Amino acid sequence: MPRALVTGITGQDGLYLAELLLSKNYEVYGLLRGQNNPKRSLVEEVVPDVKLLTGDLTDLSSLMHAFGQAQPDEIYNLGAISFVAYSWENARLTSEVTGQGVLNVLEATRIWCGDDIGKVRFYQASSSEMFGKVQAVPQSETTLLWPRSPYGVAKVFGHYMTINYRESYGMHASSGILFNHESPRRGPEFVTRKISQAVARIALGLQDKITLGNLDAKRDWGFAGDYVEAMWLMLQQEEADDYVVSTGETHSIGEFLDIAFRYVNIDDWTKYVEQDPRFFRPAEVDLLVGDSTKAREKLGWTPKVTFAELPEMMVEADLQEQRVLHRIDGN
Ligand code: NAP
Ligand code: F7E
Repeated sequence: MPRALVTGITGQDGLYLAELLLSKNYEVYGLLRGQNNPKRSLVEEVVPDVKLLTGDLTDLSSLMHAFGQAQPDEIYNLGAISFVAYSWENARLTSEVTGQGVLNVLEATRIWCGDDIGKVRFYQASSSEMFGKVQAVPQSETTLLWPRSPYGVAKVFGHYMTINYRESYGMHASSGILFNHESPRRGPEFVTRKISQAVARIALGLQDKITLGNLDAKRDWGFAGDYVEAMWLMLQQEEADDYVVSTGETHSIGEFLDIAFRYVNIDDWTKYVEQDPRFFRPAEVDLLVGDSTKAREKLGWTPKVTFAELPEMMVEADLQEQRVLHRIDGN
């Protein structure tokens, strides 16, 4: 039975990846931070077969201890401070967790492997935010990086450290440059989930309007369940490498709003949406669209959920959640 250790187990991707690995008969270990993590019960409910270990990306010795217990064949480093807006307010912390945290996991892997560096395969959750002020359209593995936030800068550090450990020590270390991926499990601070939750609540008469920032930004949005499959595929390859994972389509926040509101029979969303400078960013990433030819050709990966299906899936899940929360009859 192969063994995997997943950091960021409480996050959107951690849960989907754990489900995927369990379905493939892995023994899955998840790294949980904090002495009383409020998301422990969610993990226990969604993936009860995952074995939880405590540890923090900023604490090398806690990682070494977790490695000793999990004895992993594969390590998926999904843990990070991942909210871009928050990274300006907490730039140092973001660099320590999202940037240097990667170095800690790589270093724990190297020390734990000892003379047998080939015994572990490592996955790093890199991000399209590294392209920031894009230098080419679409963006591929060879596009020049130009991060626009402390989060993006920290991810660039982790990305190059991963490549460096591969080149310096021969570690099987791969970096997935994933474009935005969403789901009903997306944190409510991210724009897609903020919209789907608000649309559901507006439709049920629980909320009047939603306040957003820049509606013109364009993103290449896919479904998280599809994207974790690419992570696993990367670690099944003979050679470690870097891969862009994306749909190849780009859409504005406005287009996401169109589909989400139409799902609850509201054709004109403008009277429900306000903009507030609070939600604009000091430096914006205006346009992201990925070229995932390499992942499609070498990994045989392809996204299944379309852009149009994504807002509908998320609004439907939020309608159900809000009905349960507020004891509203669904009929
Ligand atoms: P997420 O939902 O925000 O999850 C982040 C995870 O990191 C949580 O489990 C969180 O634990 C954990 N974490 C935070 N600080 C930590 C620390 N000091 N030590 C250990 N764990 C810590 O993110 P996601 O959407 O699942 O994304 C997974 C990874 O992919 C992240 O690295 C993200 O930056 C990257 N990524 C995401 C996307 C996307 O569109 N979703 C795209 C490209 C790259 P708590 O619950 O305890 O806070
Ligand atoms: O913002 C605009 C905002 O926070 C998307 C993370 O998973 O994907 C994610 O980063 C866009 C931006 O995601 C609001 O200005 C407008 O242009 O949903 P987001 P993100 O910043 O793209 C990348 C790939 C990651 O790696 C990250 O970890 O939406 N926007 N109004 C808003 N954004 C938010 N959050 N809230 C608003 O009210």
